[in-house]
Amino acid sequence: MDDFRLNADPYPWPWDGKLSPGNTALIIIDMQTDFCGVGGYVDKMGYDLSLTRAPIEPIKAVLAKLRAQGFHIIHTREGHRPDLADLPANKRWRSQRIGAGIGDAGPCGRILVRGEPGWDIIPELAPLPGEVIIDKPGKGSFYATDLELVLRTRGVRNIILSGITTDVCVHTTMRDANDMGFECLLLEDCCGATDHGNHLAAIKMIKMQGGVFGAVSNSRDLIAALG
Ligand code: C5J
Repeated sequence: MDDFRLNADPYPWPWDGKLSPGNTALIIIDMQTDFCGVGGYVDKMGYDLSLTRAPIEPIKAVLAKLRAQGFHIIHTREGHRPDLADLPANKRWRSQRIGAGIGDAGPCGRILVRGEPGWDIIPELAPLPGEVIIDKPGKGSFYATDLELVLRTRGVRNIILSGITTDVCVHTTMRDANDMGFECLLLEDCCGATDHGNHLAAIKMIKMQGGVFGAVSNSRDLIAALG
């Protein structure tokens, strides 16, 4: 399509109207038990799980629509090697200070360690065979991963962002993607943070300067616009 413009905020998205399943990817960031499940990392830190679980149903709806229309679907997981060789000492130390040590044993296995139950993507949003999964050691989805190569190889130019947490992994990924020239849209009801004020602030930041990192919409409007 050369004339698709979603009524997003603060500008009709994508900027040039060029949107198709082939040039657009839905990225679902870190919908793992560690970030939204009982006994996971976020739960251990004492945050309100209802905030990080809120996007599950809206993401499910968008995922079903975009899968049906043949869009690229990409999932990410934050986590570290079992030997913790890719875990910076300061990241580990800070998590231990607040009682949720990355790499330590928890109710869902070792916290944020690849292969452990807590690191899995939640069953409601499980990837289908053939969908790309990006394993990342940091907050951004591009750092120390092949995400950019996958997107460029597939001819993706538009990125629809969803997942958790809005202010950390989703924002870092959106900022990086925007700097790389990708045209970004964040679906606000498909994201959540450990603090609602931070979620709202992260949304607001995107809209500054005419859309400094891209545009913002929601699941309902995107689904309706896709027909
Ligand atoms: C955090 C994430 N918040 N997925 N990770 O540590 O946003």
